[in-house]
Amino acid sequence: MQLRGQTNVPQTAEQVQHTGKLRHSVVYLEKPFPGNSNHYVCSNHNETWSSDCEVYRMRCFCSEDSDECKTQKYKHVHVDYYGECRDIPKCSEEEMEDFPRRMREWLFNIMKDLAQRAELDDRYVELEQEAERDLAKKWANAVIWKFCDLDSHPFDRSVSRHELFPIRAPLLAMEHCIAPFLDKCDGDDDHRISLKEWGLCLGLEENEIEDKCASIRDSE
Ligand SMILES: [Ca+2]
Repeated sequence: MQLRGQTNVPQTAEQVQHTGKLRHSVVYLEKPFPGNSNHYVCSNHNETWSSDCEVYRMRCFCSEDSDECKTQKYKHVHVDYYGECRDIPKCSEEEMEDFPRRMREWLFNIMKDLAQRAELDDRYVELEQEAERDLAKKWANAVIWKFCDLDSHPFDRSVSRHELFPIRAPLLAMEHCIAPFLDKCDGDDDHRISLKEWGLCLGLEENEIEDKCASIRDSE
């Protein structure tokens, strides 16, 4: 893609703003909403787009061979993470070692927070309550909850890269270890994470990893 000179407010669909500070291009397909950088996303081509809708729209144009498709590579464009593209620092060995503990705590806190706001899916309420009253189940239930929650498209007792999107994309700009961590969870490198792989990489003991997803679904 050809980069044009710097402009403050791109006027046309084709204008491209070059942000020297961030050393990457910002591609706007529509006029950006001034000051609303909250919608920015970074694509798999390391280009910042003004919103995820714009990414999907371009992908759609390209898959339909529409004239509005800018370049064929956008046939497979997708959101890599939310926020502007940035240099993601490398995850150090020490950070990676501590990451499962941080992630377990984060998962527990999210689950608890959702329950307090009455936004936790009904099917997980019992799992959450057990995690709160039984210290021994605290981490395991939070880890299992997130696995059941992610394994939904399709529900096949494994989590694909596509299913990891809701956890990877919002976190990547803030948590630089999430991508290598998730890669590491896929122990046999088959691009799918089983419940056992998920539990082990989050630091659970094998006997703590109970497949509760099916019974939670069956009880509905
Ligand atoms: Ca699945």
